[in-house]
Amino acid sequence: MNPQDAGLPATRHDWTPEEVQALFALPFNDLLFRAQTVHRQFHEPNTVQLSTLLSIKTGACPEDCGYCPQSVRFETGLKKEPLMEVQAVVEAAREAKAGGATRFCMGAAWRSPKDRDLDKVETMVREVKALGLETCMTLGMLKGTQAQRLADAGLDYYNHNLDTSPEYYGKIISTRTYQDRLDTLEHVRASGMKTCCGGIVGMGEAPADRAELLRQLANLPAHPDSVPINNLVQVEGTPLKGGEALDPLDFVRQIAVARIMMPKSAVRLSAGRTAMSDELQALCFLAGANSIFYGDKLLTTENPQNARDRALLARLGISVQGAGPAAEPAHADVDPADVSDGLLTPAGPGCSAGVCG
Ligand code: SAM
Ligand code: DTB
Ligand code: SF4
Repeated sequence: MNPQDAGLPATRHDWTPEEVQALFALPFNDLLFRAQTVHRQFHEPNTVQLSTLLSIKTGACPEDCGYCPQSVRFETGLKKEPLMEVQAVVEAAREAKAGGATRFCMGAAWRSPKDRDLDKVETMVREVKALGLETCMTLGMLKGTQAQRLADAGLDYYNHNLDTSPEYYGKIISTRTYQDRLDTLEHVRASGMKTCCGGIVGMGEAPADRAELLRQLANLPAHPDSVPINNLVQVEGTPLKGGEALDPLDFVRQIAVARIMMPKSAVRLSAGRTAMSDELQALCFLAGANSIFYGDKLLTTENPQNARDRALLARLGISVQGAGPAAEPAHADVDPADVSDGLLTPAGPGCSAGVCG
C-alpha cells in the first residue's frame, strides 16, 4: 500500500522555497505538533537508533572546509594519523556493539579515496559487518566505480553531506563545489547503497540558508535514508571559531522541518550534543529526531559520555532500536504491544533502555 492510500502524507520532492520558509515561520508549538504528528505516522515515537563513529584516517586533509579541525590548512593542534589497521578498526567496532550501537560509521579525512586505499577499506567493511553491525563510511568524494566497489563489499550507508545551501557553500568551502557533492550522492544512489546526507547549522548562515539546505535534501531524487543535522562544534584554529552560536530553538526548528519534509528518513541529532542540555535534546526528539551518534567521541571532538546518554534515554523512556528481543516490561505503564516487534526494548524508570547496565 502506498502512503497516500494509507492516508499518510505523500513523500514530496518538489518543495518551493516559500513552502519551506512557511514551515520555519510557524509558531514553535504548531511546528512541533506537526513534526511529532508526521513522526508518529512513520516511526515508532519512543525509539532511537545509535551509530558509533570512528575516525579511521585523521587530519592532514587538503580541503579547506571552514568548520573542520582536520583540514591541513588550519592550525588546530590535531595529531594526524594514517589509515588505521583493519584489526584496530574491528576491535573498536566490537566495543561499539558491546556498548549498544547498531551501526558503525567510519570516517576518513580525505578529499576522495585513492583506488589503492579501497582494498583495506573493503576489508574493514566485511569484517565489521561480520560482527553483526550495519556499516557506514564517509571518505569524501567518490567516483562511480569506487561507490560500486564499496557497495559490492557490503557497505550499507555512505555519508556525504551537502552541509549548507548552495548560496552559502562558497563562504565555507572553496576546494570543491556543491555539484561535486551532488555527483557523489548520485554515484552512491546508483550503486544501491543507502545515503546518509545532511548538513551543519550554526556557521553564520542566514535562516534562508538553513531552509534551502533542507529543500535541497528533500528535493533530491530520493530522500536520504539518514539525515544528520550537525550543530557546529567550534574548534580552536578553524575559521569558524568565535562565530555567534545558533539560537537553540532554531536548532530544534531545523530538526522539526527536516522531519516534516523527509518523513520516512531517520533524522539524526548529530554533532554538538555535548554542549546541549538534556532538555534541548528532549525537544529535538519531540521534533522528530530518532538517531544519535553514541560514544565518547565523534571523529576528533567530544560527544556525550555513554553514561550521560543512557541516563537521558532512560529519563525520556526512549528505547534503542535493535537492542534485542523485547524483554518483560519492568513497569506497568509500558504496554507489551508497543514493544512487540522485537526491535524495541521497553524503557523507563527502573527498566532497561536497551543500553543500560
Ligand atoms: N572528508 C569527508 C567529507 O568531508 O565528506 C568525510 C569526513 S567529514 C569530517 C564529515 C562531515 O562532518 C562533514 O561533512 C561535516 O558535515 C561534519 N563536520 C566536520 N566538522 C564539523 C564540526 N566542527 N562541527 C559539526 N560538523 C562537522
Ligand atoms: C556527520 O554528519 N557528522 C559526523 C559524521 N557525519 C561523519 C561527523 C561530525 C564531526 C564533528 C567534528 C569532529 O569530531 O571532528
Ligand atoms: Fe577534509 Fe572532510 Fe574535513 Fe572537509 S570536512 S576538511 S573534506 S575531512
